[in-house]
Amino acid sequence: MKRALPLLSFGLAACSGVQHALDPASEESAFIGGLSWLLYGGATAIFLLVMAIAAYAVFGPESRKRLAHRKLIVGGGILFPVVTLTALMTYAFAGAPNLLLRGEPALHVEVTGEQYWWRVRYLDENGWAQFETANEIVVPANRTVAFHLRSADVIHSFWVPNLHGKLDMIPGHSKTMQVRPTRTGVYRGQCAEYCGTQHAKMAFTVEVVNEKDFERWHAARKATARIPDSPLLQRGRDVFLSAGCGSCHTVRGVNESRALGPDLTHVGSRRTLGAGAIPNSLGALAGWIADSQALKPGNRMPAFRNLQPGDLQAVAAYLASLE
Ligand code: HEC
Ligand SMILES: [Cu+2]
Repeated sequence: MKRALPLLSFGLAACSGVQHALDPASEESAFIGGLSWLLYGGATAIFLLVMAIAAYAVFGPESRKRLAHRKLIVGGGILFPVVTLTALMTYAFAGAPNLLLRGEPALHVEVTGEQYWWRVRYLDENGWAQFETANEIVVPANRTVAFHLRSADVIHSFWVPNLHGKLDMIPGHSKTMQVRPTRTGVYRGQCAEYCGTQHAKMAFTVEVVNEKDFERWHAARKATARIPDSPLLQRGRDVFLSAGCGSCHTVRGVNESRALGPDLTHVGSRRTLGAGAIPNSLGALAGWIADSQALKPGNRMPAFRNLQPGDLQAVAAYLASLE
């Protein structure tokens, strides 16, 4: 028994987590999870039954071994699969509307897959962007959220197992995934379609929070960037503009860019840098800027190895201050 305990707890632990299809945090994934358990349960029961019959045929008493009569073959080989598979299919089809669009979403979020990060735009009721951010999505619990999925380059796939199944992001198309989160928490998503060298380091999070926290977060994200209030931070902003960062990155209130890279208006408050590649900190920011190619080889940001140490420090401190 003592030996079985760790095994058991391992088994149970394997059924929960921040990136787990069988630990549902939304109505949609609850349906998918239920369907999966039904399939696993049914498959296990049928497997055990077939094995029992096989064992009986091999080891049973000689006189009763003759299982090969017509009834068993017609019943077990034709009728049973037809009935069970039809029932399963009916159940799955009947439940499918749970996964489709229903009702008017309370929130529209456009997510664009880029090599190798996620551009996130919160839209107003007319479909205009209210603000842009990257790699970290925050949504309110118990509200229907529509994710409008696009791609800027190649095919990516949007996948947050705790919230829903996968949906490919296809260049030139927009697809909508509707999710109604039911449990607060931080859930991990991952690109699920090979999209290039750094496909594996193309992660993101969806944080489900209560309504009040969402309103607060939304208002804070909409605001333009914090104004530097010390010589170091002012120097950092100047370096940001003079070193050319501003040609790819927007810091709202400071510059508008061609937006080849993530919006950095509130980058200081992100958990990670480089779409989940490294945890965010002052040191990590400096390391990323100086040589993002060493941390995430092949990503679309050039390394800035020749920045003066003082300039590097200043620009990293400036970005860290942008909460
Ligand atoms: C040629 C365009 C380009 C230039 C110039 C550029 N970047 Fe980037 N930057 C990117 C791209 C693309 C990414 C996303 C990389 C990824 O995650 O795959 C990125 C990511 C970042 C990130 C991580 C953001 C996040 O949320 O993950 C920071 C911080 C950053 N850049 C700062 C800078 C600074 C500071 C400079 C100037 C010294 C700069 N960048 C210059 C394209 C650029
Ligand atoms: Cu991808």
